[in-house]
Amino acid sequence: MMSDKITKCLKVGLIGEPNAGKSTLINQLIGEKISIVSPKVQTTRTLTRGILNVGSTQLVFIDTPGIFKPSKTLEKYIVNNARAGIDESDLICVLIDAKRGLTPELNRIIVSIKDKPLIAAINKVDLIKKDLLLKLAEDINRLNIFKEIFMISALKNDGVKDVVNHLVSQAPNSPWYYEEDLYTDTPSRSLAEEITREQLFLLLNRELPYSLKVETEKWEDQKDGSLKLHQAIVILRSTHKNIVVGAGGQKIKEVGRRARLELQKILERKVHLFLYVKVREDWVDKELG
Ligand SMILES: Nc1nc2c(ncn2[C@@H]2O[C@H](COP(=O)(O)OP(=O)(O)OP(=O)(O)O)[C@@H](O)[C@H]2O)c(=O)[nH]1
Ligand SMILES: [Mg+2]
Repeated sequence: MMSDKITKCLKVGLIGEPNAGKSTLINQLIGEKISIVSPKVQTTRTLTRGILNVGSTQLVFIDTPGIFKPSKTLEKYIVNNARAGIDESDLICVLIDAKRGLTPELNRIIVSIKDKPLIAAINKVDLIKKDLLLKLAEDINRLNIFKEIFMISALKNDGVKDVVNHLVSQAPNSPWYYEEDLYTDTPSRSLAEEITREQLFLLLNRELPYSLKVETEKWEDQKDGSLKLHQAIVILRSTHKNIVVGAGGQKIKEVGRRARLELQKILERKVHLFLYVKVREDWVDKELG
């Protein structure tokens, strides 16, 4: 740690509607894959923290699940986590999907955040025309809520540096929260579970991704430096099993193949990944209810 010098620190919550690009942005900010991304809504379920040190300033970004009106147990769990992310933050960066614009849902999110400085980042600017973007920026500006409004493409890493520079300028004197070389506090096992869940989100359809989770069964470091990893895909109904496994085991094989390649990149070691399907009809209510 930089103990002799003056240090600064700021915790920044990334908040928004589902699918706004919060996880894409945190990965881009940190320069590592720490949070999973998919075209589906409600991909992120828990908080992911990413740490970026800029000179004497430590920025701690908190990726949160998208906020929506929850009805089911898992949905309530997801939105509660987002609220915890807001509470933990010194400053909130509201991500606004440029294509969706200002929606009543987004408005509800914004007004529910009390007593925290707010900035806005209009994301996915690569998807809309300049004139529409400027009109949206004006509408957002007129709300008189945000201290700054940025236009970014998290995907293309466009405008992200400006956000970082602004945040650095806002950080108060404070000891750093994390050691200098740490970029996330997510344990490797949890990250590995998420990487497999990401592939399930990408390769399965309809309600299935929303009723499953991934658990680590065995994590064995091998003598040759490789990792033997056994994970269970926990599903709610036995009728879902065939879909997850696929004809001739093709689906689960493909999930495993893609997750293994991704994991090898992230963990920088050879990975032997074994996936099993487990039916636990009450996992949601029992564990999250
Ligand atoms: N074109 C474009 N797509 C983007 C951009 N940022 C994110 N996306 C895409 O938007 C989708 C959702 O991205 P995520 O990062 O998972 O969104 P999220 O806000 O974390 O979503 P939840 O976790 O469900 O709340 C993915 O398909 C991303 O590739 C962007 O700047 N431009
Ligand atoms: Mg996300």
